[in-house]
Amino acid sequence: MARILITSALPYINGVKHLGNLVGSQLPADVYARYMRARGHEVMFICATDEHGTPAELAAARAGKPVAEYCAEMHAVQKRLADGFGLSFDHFGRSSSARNHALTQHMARRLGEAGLIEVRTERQVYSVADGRFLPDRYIEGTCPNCGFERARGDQCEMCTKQLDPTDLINPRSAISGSTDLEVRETRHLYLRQSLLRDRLEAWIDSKTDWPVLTTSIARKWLRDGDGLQDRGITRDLEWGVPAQFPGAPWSGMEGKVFYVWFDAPIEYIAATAEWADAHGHPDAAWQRWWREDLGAGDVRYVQFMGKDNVPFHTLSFPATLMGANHDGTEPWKLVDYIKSFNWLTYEGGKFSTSQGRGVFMDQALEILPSDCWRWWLLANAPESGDADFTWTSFQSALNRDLADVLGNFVSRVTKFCSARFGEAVPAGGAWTEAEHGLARALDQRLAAYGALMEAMEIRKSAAELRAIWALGNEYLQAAAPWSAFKTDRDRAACIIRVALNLVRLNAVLSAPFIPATAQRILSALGCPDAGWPGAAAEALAALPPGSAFRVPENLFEKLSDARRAELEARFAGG
Ligand code: B3M
Ligand code: ZN
Repeated sequence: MARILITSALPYINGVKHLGNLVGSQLPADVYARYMRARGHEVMFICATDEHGTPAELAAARAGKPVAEYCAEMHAVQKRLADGFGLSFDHFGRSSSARNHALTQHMARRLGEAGLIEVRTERQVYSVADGRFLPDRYIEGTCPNCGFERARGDQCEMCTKQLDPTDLINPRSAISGSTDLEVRETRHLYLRQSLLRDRLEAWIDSKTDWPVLTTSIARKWLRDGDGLQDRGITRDLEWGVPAQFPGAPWSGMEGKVFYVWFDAPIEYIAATAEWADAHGHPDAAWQRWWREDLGAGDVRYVQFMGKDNVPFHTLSFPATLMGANHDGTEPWKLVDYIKSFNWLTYEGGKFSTSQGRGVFMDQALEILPSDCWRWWLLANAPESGDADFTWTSFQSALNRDLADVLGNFVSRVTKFCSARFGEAVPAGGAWTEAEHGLARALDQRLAAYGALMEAMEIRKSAAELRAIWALGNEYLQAAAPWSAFKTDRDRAACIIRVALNLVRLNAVLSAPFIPATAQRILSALGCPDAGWPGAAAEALAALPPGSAFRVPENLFEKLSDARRAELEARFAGG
């Protein structure tokens, strides 16, 4: 039994996430967590809302609410949606928590003591009308690179160029629209990442098992990119972790907070502490996941994220943790494996909140049960390249894979048994070559499925699982219990007993992907225990003759062409 720490990138607080966000980190992380728990490993699965920075302040202002109130409400909304999708976090925390405030300040203090943080004076845009500095998205103007007129202070959305607010042409305040702007001098904390370059490079080089998608992004930033330039880690904002605090090895940072990307990854650790607090555990309970000297030596730490988050997780966050351990007294757990994802597009274009294009998590749950979405998203996860959501593809996955293959098998087997033998597993008959052949085929596929799940090959695992479902229908078709029943009742009983066990086995194997459905099947079989199978022959005899079951309600409703067209139109946007 191993100990596995799993984190999903933290969704920003500013609004409900779309299906692309969901499949880019939280959902595949959940599949992996569920699988690892089912294999008997000790798992800690952590996520949280990322609540600081200009996106939160601007969204709160648009909603006309104090930012703390807005964040508390949106956290509750995102928590409810996470539950609705069956995301099995051990804790869904908040980066604005007291734990994260304390830990972020602790890390900053340690970095400061190591000489890795310095105060620099820089020139920043100040809005006279608003009476404040305008960091990042608080300022808009024309992009000097492509001429886009609504570029933000941190990045041009059109050409993706990273910008400084002072780069913008015709700048204006995003708060008031005022153009009465001045450049004023202000002091900020800088993280001297460049001093850690060699250690980071050696660490990245040691990650020979990481996918090229991940290491190539890290190397690009390390060598020629600007990722390892010293970074300003404070902002002139009210909402965030205060950069001036008792014991801070600097002064004059009153009124400033840490940059959101400084405190957000620290929340992975803080959220684990929030988990301990919520359960009344002592600090040792979370430290044994995060501190090598306090029990985390044998933890395997896996992170899930979209590819745009990779630089922060391969360089900035490790720089924070390495720097905080400058004297060897705080060996924080560094990530062992990063699983990153490409983009999910929607009918060939981008998801867009403002244009109402694409399906968002709240809408998805109003339309269909979560497992329908989970299945399509995971079976089409954007792993090796971008993936495109289309209603046609979704309809076919739902109607064919879920309804025709899995749903139909479960319903045929349970209904036939109920009609012919009653609602208990029938006794009689002995295995023939058909059953031995089925067990051999299953053994092979089980091994393949397990290996793919260990490797976090989500799409390929889904394909393997679908192939296992199909074995059931093939077996039933070939063994034909309905004809056997007319001439040889014992033979029919044997087939149905094996098939009922296969229904159970399918539920166990499917649980990481479609947990709610798996649970429905298992409880219909009166068998809540979902231990991972060993040999197929054993698994096919897990339900002994005589054990009672009931026929489950129809597992999946098919999506009609008319309904599909209606949904297509509703979410087309524009
Ligand atoms: N909130 C960005 C994102 O959701 C950011 C991730 C933080 S992970 C520490 O893409
Ligand atoms: Zn541009």
